Order: sequence, then structure tokens, then C-alpha cells
Amino acid sequence: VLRRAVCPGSFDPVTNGHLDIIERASRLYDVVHVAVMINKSKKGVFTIDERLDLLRRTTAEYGNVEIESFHGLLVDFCKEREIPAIVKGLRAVSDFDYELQMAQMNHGLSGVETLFVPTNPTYSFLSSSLVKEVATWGGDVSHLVPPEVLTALTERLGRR
Ligand code: COD
Repeated sequence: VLRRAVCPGSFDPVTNGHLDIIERASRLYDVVHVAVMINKSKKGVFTIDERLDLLRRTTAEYGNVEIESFHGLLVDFCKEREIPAIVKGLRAVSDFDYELQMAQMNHGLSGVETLFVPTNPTYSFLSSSLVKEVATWGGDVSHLVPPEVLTALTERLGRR
């Protein structure tokens, strides 16, 4: 039986920090599901389809990663696919409070476990929102996102 885990997020857009966690998870599990969780109250810069496309293109080389979107609770995504583990990156203690709450809530709801991977220090300050803000004002984010994302960001935000 295949050992499965999920890396959930908004991925608006995927960054090198996300990819570091997804790649490391892909070495620990047979199949890694990447779930783009749909949050109707948060309008993103990229549509769900664009986020999925960028994730597919940037994770293809890992070989065992499946990209999907989901509208609902993460525990239901896990239940439907028999996924027992959530893998999350922890950037700093500031991530910890909320991540611990979600981990405990998800465990209480369905028994699914959350495993935390310490972020590569190179990316410990990195988030999709900071990347978008810097790119909006023409700052260089080429070392923070894969080339496919850099192109998409420049097209969407850069030219002004
Ligand atoms: N380095 C390493 N890892 C990183 C980095 C980085 N620089 N940046 C982000 N990550 C990892 C983190 O583990 C993070 O959690 C994940 O990538 C996703 O990041 P984002 O910013 O794309 O996504 P978030 O934080 O908006 O995702 C929140 C979820 C969508 C996971 C959460 O809201 C959720 O599970 N929603 C579904 C509804 C639900 O079940 N709610 C109840 C929760 S108890």
C-alpha cells in the first residue's frame, strides 16, 4: 500500500519555500498530494487554474507529486484519499502558534497527523504575499520563485 501525504496551501503563487517542502516530502512518501485549498473570501492574484498549472510545471521533476484543488476542509480531502499525514513547513516561531492550532484541530476532527519540516533558512522569510508585494513595485524576486512563476508574476504585476 502506498504511503501518502498532503502539502496543503493557497500557493498564490508557489515559491521556492513551498517547493523545498514539497521536494523533501516527496523523498519521504510514495505519493505527495499538493492541495490548493479554495478560500472563497480571499481573492488571489492568480486563479486556481493558474496556481495548479504553475505547481504542475514546477513539481513535474519530482515524479511522485499530484496536484489538485479542493473546496472544503483539509480533513475531508485527506479522508477521501486515505491520506494519514499533512506535511507543513515551519518558517519561524511566528508560524508555530497557528500551525499548532490547526494541527490539533485537524487531529481532533479526524485523527490525521501533521508533520512539521523546518524550513530551509534560505527561505525562512519567504511568503507568497511578500513576493507579490515586492514584484508589484518592481523588486527582484528571481531568487525566490521558479522561472515559470517569475514570468507569470511579471506579466500579472510587473508592468506598470
Ligand atoms: N518555507 C517553507 N514552507 C513554506 C514557506 C517557506 N518559505 N512558505 C509557506 N510554506 C509552507 C507552510 O507549511 C504553509 O503552511 C504552506 O507552505 C502553504 O503556504 P501558503 O501561504 O500557500 O498557504 P496558507 O498558509 O494560506 O494555507 C493555509 C491552509 C490552506 C493550509 C489552511 O487554511 C487550510 O487547511 N484550509 C482549508 C480549510 C480547513 O480545513 N480549515 C480548518 C483548519 S483547522
